[in-house]
Amino acid sequence: MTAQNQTPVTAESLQSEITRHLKLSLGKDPKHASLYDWRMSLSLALRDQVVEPWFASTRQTYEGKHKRVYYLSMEFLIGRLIEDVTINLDVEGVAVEAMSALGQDYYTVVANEPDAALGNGGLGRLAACFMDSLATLAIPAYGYGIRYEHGLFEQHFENGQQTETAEGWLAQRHVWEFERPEVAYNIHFGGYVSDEGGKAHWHPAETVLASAYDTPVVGWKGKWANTLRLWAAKPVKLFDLDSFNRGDYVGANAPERLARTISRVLYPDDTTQDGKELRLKQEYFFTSASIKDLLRRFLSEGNKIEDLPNHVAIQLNDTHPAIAGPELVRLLIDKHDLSEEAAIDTARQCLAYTNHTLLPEALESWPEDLFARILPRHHRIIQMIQERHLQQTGSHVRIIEHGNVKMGELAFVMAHHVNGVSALHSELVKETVFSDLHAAYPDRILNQTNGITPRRWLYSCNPALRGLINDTIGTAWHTDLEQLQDLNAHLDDASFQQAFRAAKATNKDRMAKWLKDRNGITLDTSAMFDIQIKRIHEYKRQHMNILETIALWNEIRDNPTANWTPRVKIFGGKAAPGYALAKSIIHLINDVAATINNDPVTKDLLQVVYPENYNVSMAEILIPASDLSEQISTAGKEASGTGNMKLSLNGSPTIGTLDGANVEIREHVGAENFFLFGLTAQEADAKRGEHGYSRRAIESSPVLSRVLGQIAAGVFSAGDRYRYSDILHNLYEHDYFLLSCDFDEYFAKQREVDAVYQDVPRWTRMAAANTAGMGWFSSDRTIRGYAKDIWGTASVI
Ligand code: B1H
Repeated sequence: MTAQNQTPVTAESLQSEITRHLKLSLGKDPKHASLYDWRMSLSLALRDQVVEPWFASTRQTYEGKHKRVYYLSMEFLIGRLIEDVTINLDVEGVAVEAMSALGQDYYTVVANEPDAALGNGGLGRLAACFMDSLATLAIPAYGYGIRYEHGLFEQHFENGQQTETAEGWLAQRHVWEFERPEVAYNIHFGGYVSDEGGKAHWHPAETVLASAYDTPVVGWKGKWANTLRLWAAKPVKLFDLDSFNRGDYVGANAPERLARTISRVLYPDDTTQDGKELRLKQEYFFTSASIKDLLRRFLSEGNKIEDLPNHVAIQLNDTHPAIAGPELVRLLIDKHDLSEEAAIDTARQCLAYTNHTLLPEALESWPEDLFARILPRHHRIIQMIQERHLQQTGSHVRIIEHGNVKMGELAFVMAHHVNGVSALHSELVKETVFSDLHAAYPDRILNQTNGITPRRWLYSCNPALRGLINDTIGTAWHTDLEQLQDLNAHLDDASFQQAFRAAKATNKDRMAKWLKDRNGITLDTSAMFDIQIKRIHEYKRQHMNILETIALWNEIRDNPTANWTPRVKIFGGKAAPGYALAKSIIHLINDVAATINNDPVTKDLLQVVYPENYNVSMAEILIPASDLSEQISTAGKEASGTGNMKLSLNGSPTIGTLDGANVEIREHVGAENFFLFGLTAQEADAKRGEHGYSRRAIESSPVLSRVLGQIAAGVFSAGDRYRYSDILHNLYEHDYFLLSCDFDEYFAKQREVDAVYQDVPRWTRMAAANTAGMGWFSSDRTIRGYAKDIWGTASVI
């Protein structure tokens, strides 16, 4: 392989490459270089190191005629890339030295890089972790997505309320990508379909160009690199000269504006679907370009179209690219003359679909008239797919029903396998949304429990713990995370325990310094850092956490001299801009923080902080510093969770429900190292059948009643009794997410956490047992599962 042929990078060679790029790529001399110039030069010098392995991997895949994986995803939440590359190439030390020789601090330069936030949350970050594992495992793969001009919005708090501004990562040069102007496809929309000589012809009304931008994704030790290919929308006609000549200067730019809208902005809705025309266009835009691109590659290798499934595995990351099925069928029939039956069979053998949520508001469906207007040919093809499905299985499940095109049903019918993302979730997929389709296709659904890349989520973000693990059990865990279980032999060893606590203290200090620099807030680093970081959603129950915080505040004030365990409650996360109740929850957290943080009675015992604009880079600072991980979703609602894995891996025990991957985390780290509470998914369902359950639960809980009474009295809203009536009304009258029913047990479990935290050896043992037990949750394990059970691919080196 490749990386071996490359001369090893030294601090001197890197330094001279950085200087060369500063001069020749940035046009600056060191005396006048800004932080931006240094970052660009460093990035370019590092990017150069990736090119050889990247070429070699591509060449080897081509020569070996290896099957390729195509991961289609609306979201890739990749974050910063400098650190990713230096870690994977094992040149961080060298980079630090080179920058220092140039009078620059490497870490300051790294922190200057904007996050590539091309995703909302877990689903997008999972795609990024999968790309890392695919490269590390040397599985030939392409990620296909959209090159959004604006990633996820920036969150600000004004008087405690979330406001949003557009994110602008591409306002600066993005040096990691290579523009591929020669790789472009016409993507069509609208128009009508005619029948000519027994063949359908689509006469589209509108066309935009999908233009490729490639970012190499290098794996561990630079042994393999794959490609993340993102599509930007451009006008087919650059400029309308006729309009310009008529003096219509605005009109002259219309083609460009129209086209660019498609890849302009990431939809900021996590687990809700909007049903907007632009979103459907985005989905078809990137999916069609990707399918055309993979077909071109396949045919350029001299293959016969019938052979497609032996060379191509397409994974649909949720239903967002589900139009891939009809698009592939369309091309096979209309352009490659396959029969309808052969086209559907061939496409199905290539396609697999991952379901990421059961929440009804997230299940995509499009009004049939809108769908038929934008994609008339696909509308017909879906009708045809539906007919064959109904005939062949005798099933009554339709893809188009009550005037809606249902993308989940479409993806299911067109996939050879459908997977859920945790053991519990996959069972629920079988029992609930897809129970009828499961009966019709009983071998189709399987499970692949999510994972996280240990390169970013331990090795890179937690150097203190990384060092301790290396010193304790060696370095085999770098490529085989399950080796972490060797730590189990050291859990009761006093010197190991002390070193483990020292690593945590280092991370807490780092976070405290970060917060001080950012917001001027001082944290008590001897207090327990209790962290809930994720999108704000009722099912994730951040409001249960803040109500518990108020309850604790009450108890401390009632009895200030008792033996309390000091806590810092830390929140991070964004609400979808249109999700009013989630925004109220944010407001409440900030209001409660303002009240509690100014209370002289409790100030040394309880603090609430909510840094704005949570993103991947913030996660990399918060996660290693966490003592307690809040995973408190209503059972049955969080498909998997991946933040739960990151926190536990970094030595932060979970307080949580039996939901999503929590169930498997608890099995792996041991029930004694997990603070379990709450209704099970089954109990939750039964509870919803009991009329008036929430009011009854509130009335029988003095602790919760008191808290809700304080909110209603305006204690946290300067006397405003109505500020939180939406939350209160919801809890009393409805409470679908069963906060009221789980609250007392949650509060009691938190007091148990307090007690255990004071038993320092016991707590340290628990925290370290979490790290030791989490090896299975490497995304390398997940990707091996997909490769074996779904894709029929393997490592090629
Ligand atoms: C998850 C989404 C999601 N599930 C729609 N579904 C979106 C749905 O923009 N949209 O329309 C965006 C995102 N995201 C998450 O996936 C689950 O909630 C997590 O539990 C899971 O860990 C993650 C990865 O599987």
